[in-house]
Amino acid sequence: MGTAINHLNVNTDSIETIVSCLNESGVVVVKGVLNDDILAKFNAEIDGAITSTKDGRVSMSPEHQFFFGEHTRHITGIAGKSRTFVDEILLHPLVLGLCDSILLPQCVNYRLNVAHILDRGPGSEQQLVHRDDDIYSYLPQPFPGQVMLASLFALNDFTADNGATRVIPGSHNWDPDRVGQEDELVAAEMPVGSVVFYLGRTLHGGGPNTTKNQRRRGMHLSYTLGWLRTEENNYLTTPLEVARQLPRKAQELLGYSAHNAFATGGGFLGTVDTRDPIDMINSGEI
Ligand SMILES: O=C(O)CCC(=O)C(=O)O
Ligand SMILES: [Fe+2]
Repeated sequence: MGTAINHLNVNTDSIETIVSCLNESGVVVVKGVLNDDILAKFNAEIDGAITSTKDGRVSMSPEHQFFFGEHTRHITGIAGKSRTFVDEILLHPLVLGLCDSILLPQCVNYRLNVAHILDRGPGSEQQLVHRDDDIYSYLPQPFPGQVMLASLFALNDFTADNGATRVIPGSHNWDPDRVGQEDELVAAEMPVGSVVFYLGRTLHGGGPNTTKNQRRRGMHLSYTLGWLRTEENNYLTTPLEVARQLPRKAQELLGYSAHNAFATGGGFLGTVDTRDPIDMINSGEI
């Protein structure tokens, strides 16, 4: 068995402690992030979409079908589907605090990369062990600093049997070519409402679900540097009329703002008519 994953608690451990654990091990479990009320509201808002979705949704690209597996119910574009997600998860102070420490040194603002539900049913196999930031394979390696902070939120209990995400602690510092071995994977077992945070370079994958009748409901949530393209096109999956009603910070995280690096000698990315679209959305110009 690999090195254990540290378990901290949002109510008793500071953001600094959580950041230093994450930087050291590449992974940390934080308990108590979502309380029962928020979980009930959020699950109720997404339940309909999940239960009306079949395992291994066929509208996916074949690459994604392979990646997520044929027993997974997969729901995307969560910010446009759930206001509880926006208020209580996208903007959660712990999540933003971790992003401030880990991502802000490399950018002016960071973005939601992807928020999707992975409801893994019995029979799900070990997912391909991977690094989430390999989507940016054009970036030189090693890249100085992290480009992504990722997480799995436990929307029900994560156990070794029902497919808890498996992670290799310390693998964020490995040579990019080093492959993870089965016995180095550690299941991020955790009670509902907890989160396993990991760095974009940390090797991991959804675990096998060997139960007869338990689904594992997790939300994969990650944030990326504001000058990189995001995996989900959040400013189309969240309709503009919905986005207008959201707090400005949420609009920024969903990509409605530009990345203005003029002050640090960089460029201005994502403009409309050379201006920052977030101001134009909120003034009604667009
Ligand atoms: O479902 C899981 O536990 C992991 C999912 C994952 O790693 C991903 O979608 O990139
Ligand atoms: Fe992943």
